[in-house]
Amino acid sequence: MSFSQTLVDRLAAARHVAVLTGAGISAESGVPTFRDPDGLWARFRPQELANVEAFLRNPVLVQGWYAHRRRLAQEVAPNPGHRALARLEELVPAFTLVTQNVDDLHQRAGSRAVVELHGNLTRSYCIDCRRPAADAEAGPAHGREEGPVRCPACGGLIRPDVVWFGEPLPAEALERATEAAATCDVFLSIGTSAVVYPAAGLPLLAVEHGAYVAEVNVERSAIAAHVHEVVLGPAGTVLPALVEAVAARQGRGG
Ligand code: BJW
Ligand code: ZN
Repeated sequence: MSFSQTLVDRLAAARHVAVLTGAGISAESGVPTFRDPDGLWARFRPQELANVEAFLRNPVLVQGWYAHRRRLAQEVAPNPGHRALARLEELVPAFTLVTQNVDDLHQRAGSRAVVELHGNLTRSYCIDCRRPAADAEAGPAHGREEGPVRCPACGGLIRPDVVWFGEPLPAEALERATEAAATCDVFLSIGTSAVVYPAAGLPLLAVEHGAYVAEVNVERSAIAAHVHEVVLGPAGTVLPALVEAVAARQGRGG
């Protein structure tokens, strides 16, 4: 693990830092990633579960998968990587944390304005009347003999408030993320394979607009060749060290 002095200096002097996180930042909390060999989708290909057709074809399977993930996310805790980003937010004048994750761990680590691109597991709603569903209504569905979880008001299927393939991202979140990528001085892309768009386009947009862009990942992502710096290592180790170096550079260490 090694980051450059340039990255430290740029972060310490930045007016606006933007960050994009993916499943890799939560891996050290015990949340499986999507595309790693032991990831969430090792048994199912992403397209098989994360789209509305799969949900309509087999709502019990998809509701059960999300109920399992919701329970897991509630059981685990933020790790030093999440906490380091919450601290970085305090060190710079403007900070935008954009996440593809739905596990709520950034919020629980104390990050304030989190831009959720792919929704949040803690919320569910009815696909027919759009009424938000309470946690108890959202699951667990796994093993239910009586079929899928349905809306008490209209009988529609209850789905997680997440963004599946082929669905538009929440407009306001995407707008805020795009604006941040286009105007920040430094952009960090952390723990994402950078294969899912439009999220994966954000670091590239930041490069185009003149930001210094660094990736933090245990391996090079799909966009590694296009960024200024790749920091190889686990986010839970790299980020605390990086943020400590930034604080020290600003004379606020310790
Ligand atoms: C560590 C680590 C450690 C491990 N430390 N690192 C342009 C080109 C091609 C295709 C498209 C395009 N634009 C749109 C598309 C289509 C599609 C898409 O991108 N397809 C590609 C896969 C080909 N995109 C969409 O469909 C999107 N919608 C859309 O574009 O709508 C347009 C529209 C407009 C108007 C009307 C209608 C439509 C929606 C995408 C939704 C993605 N949803 C999911 C599921 C969310 C719900 C859920 O959680 O179940 O989001 S898919 C899944 O992938 C999830 C993730 O957020 C997302 C990204 O995954 P992520 O986070 O990168 O995880 P991994 O597992 O891939 O990577 C983990 C990384 O961590 C690895 O690199 C490891 O090395 C690393 N790592 N341990 C640091 N300790
Ligand atoms: Zn309903």
